[in-house]
Amino acid sequence: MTDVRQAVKAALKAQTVETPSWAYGDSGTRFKVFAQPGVPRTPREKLDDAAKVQEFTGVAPTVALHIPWDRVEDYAALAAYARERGLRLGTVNSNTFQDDDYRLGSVCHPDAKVRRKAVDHLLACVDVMDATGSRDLKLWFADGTNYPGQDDVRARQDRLADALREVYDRLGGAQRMLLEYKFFEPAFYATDVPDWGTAYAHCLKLGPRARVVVDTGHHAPGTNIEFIVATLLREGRLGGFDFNSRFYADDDLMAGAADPFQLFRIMYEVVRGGGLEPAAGVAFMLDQCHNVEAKIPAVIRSVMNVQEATAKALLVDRGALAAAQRDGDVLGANAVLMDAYATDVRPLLAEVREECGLDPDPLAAYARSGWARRIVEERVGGTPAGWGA
Ligand code: PSV
Ligand code: MN
Ligand code: MN
Repeated sequence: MTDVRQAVKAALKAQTVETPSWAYGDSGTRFKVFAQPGVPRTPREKLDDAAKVQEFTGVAPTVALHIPWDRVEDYAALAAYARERGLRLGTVNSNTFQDDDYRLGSVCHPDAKVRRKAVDHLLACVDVMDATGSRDLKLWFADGTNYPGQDDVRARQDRLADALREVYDRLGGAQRMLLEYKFFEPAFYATDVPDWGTAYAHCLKLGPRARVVVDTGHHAPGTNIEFIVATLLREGRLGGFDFNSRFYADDDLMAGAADPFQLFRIMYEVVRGGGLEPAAGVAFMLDQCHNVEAKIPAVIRSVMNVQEATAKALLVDRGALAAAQRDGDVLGANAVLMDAYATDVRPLLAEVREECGLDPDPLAAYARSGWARRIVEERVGGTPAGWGA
């Protein structure tokens, strides 16, 4: 076996992908939430499902929480429950968008009382992190305005900065703040954190433990996301990814489904910028909802898609690419990248899995496991967990 192949395999074995608790529960569009039989009714049942993804992929050991969707009395006990299933609780996601008080925003709201309520929620999320041992607090704000003149755009940035400062100062030693941007929705005229530049500017002011998170679905069509990734990595401010696919909007479809080539280009910039190294601190997360497809296999498929894009990115012949670029060989350089992208990496990943004691085909292994049938039989009664549950 060549050294290159061995190094690629080692990198693939080391990469992990965090799965979101909300991917396991019921979800839908604003038109309809479709109920699926056997979905979890509690945060613990979500962890049971996540444990299956980890069992068959071996690279999904952490689960992101969403507060209050995953509200429990005792978060330390939830963390212990996760550990018993070979999991850890990961990123804590805040929610300041499902309350009547937030009609005009949360941390950017014109009324100080509403801002206080929102910041208190964010501080409570840090308390959760203390109990779970989570490293990252991920903040996405639905804040913005629908009409010109509705509110003062600059004042809203000042309020945002004040809120972020208070929360940042509350973080403990190793804890980090990941600030997510989104260019539209639910606000349509002006979103308060619409792009990576705004998020980056706030993070720079806050300090080194504030970083930008790139949700692949949160960009205008045609945006060169890999350029953003390269820039943030270069500046040491890429906190992580919310991977998903979009065709039109914030579709939250399976990562690598709509545009696997884009995912490859993103992962190439990650590899190029050293973002796979643990020291880079890049969190690879999914942020998806499986509305019409079976949820657990969809998460497994997404994890595999991230792995395939990563494998292809690792296979880029960087020496040949650098030589072609140095020589101004435009077609040659492009061909080096395309050769890697065109490689069928599935046999390589199957080998990696076998070397880790896993079934080479995680989806087939999951199907054989009988888990899908079992949860339909056992999860009877109670309220299925879903958005807002
Ligand atoms: C809303 O756009 C959103 O999809 C963001 O991407 C968050 O990360 C996610 O919800 C969970 O709050
Ligand atoms: Mn997201
Ligand atoms: Mn989103």
